Amino acid sequence: MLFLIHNSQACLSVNSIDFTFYIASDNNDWVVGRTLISGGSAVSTTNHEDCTAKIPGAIWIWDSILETEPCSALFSKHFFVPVIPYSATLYISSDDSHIVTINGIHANCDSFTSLSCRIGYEIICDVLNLINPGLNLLEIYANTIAGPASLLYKLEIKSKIS
Ligand SMILES: [Ca+2]
Repeated sequence: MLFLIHNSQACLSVNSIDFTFYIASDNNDWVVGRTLISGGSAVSTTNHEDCTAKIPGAIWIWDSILETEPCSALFSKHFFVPVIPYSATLYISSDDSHIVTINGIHANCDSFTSLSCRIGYEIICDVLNLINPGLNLLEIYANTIAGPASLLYKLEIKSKIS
């Protein structure tokens, strides 16, 4: 989890601080998949070259470095939101498809083709209504029907510190 405070003034009013943080696909994602049937940490994939999508701060992941078999994987990550956010945006791409839930509620961020893995076709969706102050859970069910398998995402949350 990366924290950014977008204000570099010398004398800050606490109310003026725009607090932004994000979680992103990385080796801290928990994944249950074909090669990690009991679960484990996601790994960086090496077979995503056909997927040109870019989401800064995120890396392409799966449950194995070089998956080529048709299969599914469930990725999950808990994250803590300290105050009520005013913005929450999910950027996500997958090879080949994905379904997203946040706190067990379906988010409107799915893709059912591999198009989202191409640059310019990343899925971008507003998930503010699904984020709660406190502990949250992001779950992504991803599937590949042939060839390489990869997932790339970033969830950016913005709050005002008061
Ligand atoms: Ca694939």
